[in-house]
Amino acid sequence: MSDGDATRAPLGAALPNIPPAPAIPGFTHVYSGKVRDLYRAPDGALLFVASDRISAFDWVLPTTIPDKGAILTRLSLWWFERVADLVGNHVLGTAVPEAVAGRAMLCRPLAMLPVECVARGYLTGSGLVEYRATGAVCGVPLPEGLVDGSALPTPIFTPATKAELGTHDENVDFATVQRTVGDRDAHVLRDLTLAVYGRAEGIARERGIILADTKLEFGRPAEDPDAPLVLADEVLTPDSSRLWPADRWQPGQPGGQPSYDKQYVRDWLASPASGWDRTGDDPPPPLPEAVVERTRALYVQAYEQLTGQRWA
Ligand code: Q0N
Repeated sequence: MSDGDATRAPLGAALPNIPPAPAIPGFTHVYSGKVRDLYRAPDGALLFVASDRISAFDWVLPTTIPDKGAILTRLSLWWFERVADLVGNHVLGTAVPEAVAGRAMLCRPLAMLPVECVARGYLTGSGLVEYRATGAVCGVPLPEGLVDGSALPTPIFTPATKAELGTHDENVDFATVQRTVGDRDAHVLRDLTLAVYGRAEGIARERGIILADTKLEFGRPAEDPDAPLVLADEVLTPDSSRLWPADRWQPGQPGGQPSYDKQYVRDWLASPASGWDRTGDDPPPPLPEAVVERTRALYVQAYEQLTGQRWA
């Protein structure tokens, strides 16, 4: 993709405009999101590819972050192992085509449940917006006086459903999940989501990182409607979660908490130096090399700090 070809993410657009997925010989492209591509393998497995694309302010930026896809894939695989005693997952292996080596997983095809399973231990984002309007998030009442970044009394399940194409997910209450997937699966989704969050939050906290929230997706083998639910997608990465450096956590601080991944990107795009009006219709400009390098370093740092392994 050339500079200047920034693509509007699917917010309020008639159709999402996501860059064409590269062809992979023998594989059939089936789906592209803002930052990931899905293909069908010759044997029927799914090839889940994490690209180096990055999004901010609801745009896919015209600049990629080197190694981002590989870092997030390794992190996701690491987390799948750390929660494997709690829930199965869709990963079949990592023997993938050379073109996507290191940043793809072969996955079991699942019938996905149409619920974004979010756990929150801290209040920010859409949760904060809903709390300010109603005093609750997804029907879960919260105490008065919470601010952006506050720790919640206990982690909560705040599910969302995909609204129409080209819109944000919509927060829903537990009763809506029960109507959508049935009472049994709804309870399993809530229990598994909170169990995975609790495990991961504890691991992250030991390493100086606050896992503020995370979004999980579940499915079950399409051929067996009685099979247990398993974890799909990518898990507990900076793209699916909010990771904050614990030593800089100050609830209520202006601009919100520093984020582990896109802090420099957001700061630069919002600064006069970018010359970009994020409230307008124009696509964001290419990122300067220094912003790309610092952002890559943040992904590497998150990986190294969480896993205790060197990236290189
Ligand atoms: C999957 N998408 C793209 C949910 C659906 N293992 C799997 N089996 C079948 N489908 C998927 C996976 C995985 N991972 C399909 N994402 C994952 C369509 N999404 C869009 C968002 O809503």
